[in-house]
Amino acid sequence: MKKVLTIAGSDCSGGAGIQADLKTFSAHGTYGMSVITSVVAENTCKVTSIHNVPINIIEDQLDAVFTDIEPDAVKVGMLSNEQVIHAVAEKLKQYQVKNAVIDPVMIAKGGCALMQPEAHEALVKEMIPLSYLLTPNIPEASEILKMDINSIEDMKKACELIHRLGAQNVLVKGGHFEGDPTDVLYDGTKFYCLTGKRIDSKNTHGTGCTLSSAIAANLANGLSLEQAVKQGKDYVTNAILYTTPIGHGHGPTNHFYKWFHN
Ligand code: PXL
Repeated sequence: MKKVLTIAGSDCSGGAGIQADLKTFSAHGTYGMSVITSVVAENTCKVTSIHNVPINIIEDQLDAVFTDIEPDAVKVGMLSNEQVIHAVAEKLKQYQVKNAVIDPVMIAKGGCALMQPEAHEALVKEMIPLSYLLTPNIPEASEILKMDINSIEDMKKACELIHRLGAQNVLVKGGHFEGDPTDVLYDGTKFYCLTGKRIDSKNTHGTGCTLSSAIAANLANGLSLEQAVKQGKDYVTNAILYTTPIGHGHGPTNHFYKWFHN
């Protein structure tokens, strides 16, 4: 069985963060492990508070995993501040991590900052060069590059610029545009425009976490980058489609739709 690690925040309501990641890993037949960076008190409506795990405890978790079990892929999600970014980047380098899928999580659905704005520079300098794949949405790519992104051409330009910042491959997700969403994948030479079906649903809590985790699991399972991303997108689409409303706000997706759905 392939092994996949998530380094991310905990969402107590179960739809995003570590909880979404572990469910996604299991649904892909991989063995999931988790290093928790922050404990987030939140539900489908709002974020209440954030507790950042002390740096030495994050480092100890990473050492505990890496000295015993070598992951076949690593997904990185919520990193709250510059100190956390630095600690995680150093460990990824120390253990020569392969297949690092990095989701530059900045803001939760309701608008709460999950990464301090002052840390964006450290994200660019320290995490982007360690990315096998970086998966920003449009606002995140705009923030990373300080540029407006209003079209597919702009998304392609953003991919190129982020690649130049050191990410081996880049997936700019187009879900924030109207209509059927097109994501642009760039591998340093070729662009792949991947258009999905827009589903009219408010049950989209944790979709970014779920996509990056599905891609990491697919890479661990030996899929090519293009197939890992395409199948990851299909997985998220179905997880949105086959969920039932849970909670009073943006409900979670159904990570196990393949086995259980109405
Ligand atoms: O989807 C972004 C995200 C990442 N990590 C944690 C979260 C969320 C969104 O709610 O809670 C822990």
